[in-house]
Amino acid sequence: MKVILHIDMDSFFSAVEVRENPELKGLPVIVGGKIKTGEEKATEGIDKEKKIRGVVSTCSYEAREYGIHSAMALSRAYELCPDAKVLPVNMPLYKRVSGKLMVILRKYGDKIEQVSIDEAFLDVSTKVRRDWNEAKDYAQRIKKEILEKEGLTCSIGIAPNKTIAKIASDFVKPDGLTVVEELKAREFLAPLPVKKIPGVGPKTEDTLKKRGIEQIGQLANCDVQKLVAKFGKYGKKLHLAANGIDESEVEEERERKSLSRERTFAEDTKDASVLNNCVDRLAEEVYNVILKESFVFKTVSIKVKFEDFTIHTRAKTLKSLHSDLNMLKKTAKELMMEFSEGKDKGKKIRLVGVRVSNLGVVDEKQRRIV
Ligand code: TTP
Ligand code: MG
Repeated sequence: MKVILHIDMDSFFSAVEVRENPELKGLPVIVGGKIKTGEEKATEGIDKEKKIRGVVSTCSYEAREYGIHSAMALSRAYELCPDAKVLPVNMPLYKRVSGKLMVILRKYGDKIEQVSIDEAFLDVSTKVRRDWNEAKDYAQRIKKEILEKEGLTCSIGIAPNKTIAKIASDFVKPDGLTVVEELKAREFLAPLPVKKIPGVGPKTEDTLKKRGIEQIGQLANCDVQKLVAKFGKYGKKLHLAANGIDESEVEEERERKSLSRERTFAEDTKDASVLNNCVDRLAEEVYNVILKESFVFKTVSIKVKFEDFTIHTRAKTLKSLHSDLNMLKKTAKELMMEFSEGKDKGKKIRLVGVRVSNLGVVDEKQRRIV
């Protein structure tokens, strides 16, 4: 039997903005409109012209009380709450925070599967064994660490499988913690609307409704053959999910790519400050891609081509995943130093490269971001 946690941050983008701008605490805050570019500050609002055209990415729970929600037109949100504070989307900031959250979570799970910028599954089966009370204490420790280190709240669902854990994390929000024990799973699911099952969108919901199926309990009790006739394989999966069954594993990101940038000097050099500057610039270039592609990295390597065209590399694997520019620069420069102090000391260098590998991906729900 498995113990799976699903962790989902509360009003993620706006919670990060409120943390950065504490004067916004308790106010209706909306994040949306346009993607923040380079020099703008996160505190800058959006001028009326632009904001009218945008949509809400997310909003604080205070703003939700006015009926505002993700994907709503900003113009409508303004009608509902003219006093709302509107901030542009500062994606690099949320990605950095997301990276740090994943570093925290990784410590707690046997396996971690990040599903979007603000949510992840953890398999904690060997950490808490079969004891649901222990699992609850364990999840509380995670919430505490996230609050202390990142100043953010999250909601956690604990269940014997991923589907129920995800439904459970949404059951009490914000700052919720919901445990669904194996034997109580069907009872927990039965009264919930079918759209709570991950993957059931408005179309499936509508098709089911036409057949008189609105709650998960009704779906669980209906004839599986009829579901298969209508939905194919997916019908079988739906029926199993409604009955609290989901065998899918928490899957670590499998694809591991590497990412590198290199530069050949106009003139070979052994000048330490030139080399260090070059490593800094290359690290920044690599970092720009890390940000853009939502990567986190674990291994940093340096490549050096000497004046005699011999090529050498050095690598360091860090203890955990990082998405931090300073860590990348620091590690790369330490590796560079090993070259300039090692047996090849004195040789001029022709080319330098910086590489990160052992990458994880922070999925940012791209299709939903405005
Ligand atoms: P969600 O976890 O769906 O929402 P949330 O964290 O803002 O609020 P909740 O407390 O209900 O979990 O999405 C995470 C982030 O993804 C969200 O903060 C902003 C972004 N997002 C969009 O940009 N557009 C969207 O339509 C949605 C739903 C989310
Ligand atoms: Mg969330």
